[in-house]
Amino acid sequence: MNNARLYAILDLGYVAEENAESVTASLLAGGAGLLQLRAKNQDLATIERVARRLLPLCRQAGVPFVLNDHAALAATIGADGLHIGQDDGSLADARKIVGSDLFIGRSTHSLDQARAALAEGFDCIGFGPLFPTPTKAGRPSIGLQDIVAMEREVGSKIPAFCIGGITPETLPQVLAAGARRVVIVSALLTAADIRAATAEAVLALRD
Ligand code: TZP
Ligand code: MG
Repeated sequence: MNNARLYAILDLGYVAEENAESVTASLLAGGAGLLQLRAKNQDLATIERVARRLLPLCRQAGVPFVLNDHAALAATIGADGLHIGQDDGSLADARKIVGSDLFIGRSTHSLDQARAALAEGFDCIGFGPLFPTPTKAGRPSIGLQDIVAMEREVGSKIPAFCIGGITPETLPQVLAAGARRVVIVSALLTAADIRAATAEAVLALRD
């Protein structure tokens, strides 16, 4: 786990498989500090194929590669990290599958869940969605009011990434509310110039 401020996600809901490498290269060139592959309605063979193509790009950039959801596949391909949601079982069960080499992150949707993820021993968390987002449609947004407490109690101990509806327009409010690290998905993946949009976000996240 590194000290990244911007965590990018290559989400196959936004990016066609044939563009996955070029988009990832742009996210990395723009300075994303962590890269996750998220592929919600894809078969395992597709996810493995894409993951095996993205992994060397991340290695070359010195950026950890994280796989969403699929613990066994994360271990098989040699990912650096695994990310799991609230409904994806315990940290202990995921550890049994991936071993001790990978870091494991957890999605959290409230201050209590963030505290619980820290207590359970997760290596990092996502915290949100702060705003309604088409990337996770139907998930109620949690707003900005708990970011300060989350950063104080959790983000001071493990990397904590605010997520959900973060765009160039909303990022200033998110930072003003106390966030230090963010995940940005659609605003980067749908940008006209992905590398430039990523670099601008990295700049805005600097101290
Ligand atoms: N978890 C909480 S919100 C979210 C996930 C995966 C989606 C964030 O995507 P976007 O496009 O940056 O709002
Ligand atoms: Mg999941």
